[in-house]
Amino acid sequence: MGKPSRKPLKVASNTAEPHLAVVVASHGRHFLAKDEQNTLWQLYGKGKRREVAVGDVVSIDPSGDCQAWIADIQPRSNLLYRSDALKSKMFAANLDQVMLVLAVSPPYSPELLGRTWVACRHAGVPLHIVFNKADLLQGEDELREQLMDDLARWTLSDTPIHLLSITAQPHDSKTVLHPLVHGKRTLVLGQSGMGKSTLINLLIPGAAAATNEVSLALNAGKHTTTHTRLHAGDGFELIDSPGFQAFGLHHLSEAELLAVFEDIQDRGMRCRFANCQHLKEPGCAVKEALETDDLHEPRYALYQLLKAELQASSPKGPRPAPPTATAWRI
Ligand SMILES: Nc1nc2c(ncn2[C@@H]2O[C@H](COP(=O)(O)OP(=O)(O)OP(=O)(O)O)[C@@H](O)[C@H]2O)c(=O)[nH]1
Ligand SMILES: [Mg+2]
Ligand SMILES: [Zn+2]
Repeated sequence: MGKPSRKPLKVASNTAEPHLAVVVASHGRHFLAKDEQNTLWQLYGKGKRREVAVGDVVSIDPSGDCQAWIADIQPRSNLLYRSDALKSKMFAANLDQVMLVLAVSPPYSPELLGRTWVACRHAGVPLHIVFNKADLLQGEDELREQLMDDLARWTLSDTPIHLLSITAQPHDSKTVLHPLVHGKRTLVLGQSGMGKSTLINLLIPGAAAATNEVSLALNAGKHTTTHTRLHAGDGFELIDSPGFQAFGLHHLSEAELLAVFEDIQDRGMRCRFANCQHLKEPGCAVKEALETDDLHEPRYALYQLLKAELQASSPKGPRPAPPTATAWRI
C-alpha cells in the first residue's frame, strides 16, 4: 500500500467530525473516499481542494448524508499524471508501482509504452510490464522474441516484463502476479482492451461487483472501465483505470526530459557542439550511435517528438502547474 495509507488514519469516534479518508474512486470531477470505518463519502471541494487523485489521503469535513467537503489534501509521496498544453489529468497518487498491461490484440502502441515509461521514471514510480494474451502468440516464437527484445530496448532493460495469459492460464498468472503486488499499492495502466480489469478480477475476486456498485454511484455504467477505482485485496491494493489513448508529458521541462533519456544524455556529452540538438549537426554522437545500432531509434524519435511538443507549447505561456504538489517520493 502507498506510504501515507500505512500511517494509521486518525478517525474521530464520531464520523460527523472532520477526519481522514483515502480517495478510492474518481470519475471526472466526482470522487469517493473511504475512511477507517469503511464509510464511503462523496467528496466536494472548491478550487485547489477539488484537485485530488485516487490514492490521496484527504481530510474531510462531513456535511451529512455521506457527503463531505475536502478540507485538506495530505502531502503525497508521488503523483502520476499526464498533461497536454491546456490541461492535466491525474492518474493516481501515493503509488508503490505501476503495472502497464500490453497485448498484441488490440495492438499496443509502442509510443504510449514509451510515454508511460517516461512518466514513471520522472515521477520516481517503479514500472512493471505485463505482456498479456500470450495465448495469441502460440506458435509465433519469432514474433514473441522480437516483441520481448523490442520492449527491453524501449525500457533500457530496467523494467521487468512478464509474459502472461490471464484468461487462458489464470493459475500460472496468479502465481506470477501475487508476489509482485503483495504489500503494495499498484496502479494498473494501459490502453483499452489490454486486460487491466481482467487482471484485477483475477487477483481480487469480487472487484467486478465493486466496480458496478461504484459505476452506479457515479452515474456511469459500461463494461469498459470509465473511472479510476482502488480495490483492496488481501494485503495489497490495485487501482483500475480507464484505457488511455493519449499521454501528454507537457509537465516535464526539457532538462527533466533529457535526464530521463539518460542513453541520449550520455551520448550527447560526446557531441562536437555543447548545444547540439542531435538533429543534423556535424559531429553528433547521438546520430552516430543511431547508425551503429547502439541507440534504439524509436526511443530517439520519441525524445525528439516530446522535445518538439514542449517547445511548441512554451511560447503560449507558462507550462500548466502540476495539479497540486510536485511529484516527490520518500
Ligand atoms: N485471448 C485473451 N484474451 C484476454 C486475456 N485477458 C483478457 N482478455 C480479454 O480482453 C478483453 C478486454 O479485457 P478488459 O480486462 O476489459 O480490458 P481493460 O484493459 O480493462 O479495458 P478498458 O477497461 O476498456 O480499459 C476481454 O474480452 C477479456 O476477456 C488473455 O489472456 N487472452
Ligand atoms: Mg477495464
Ligand atoms: Zn548531438
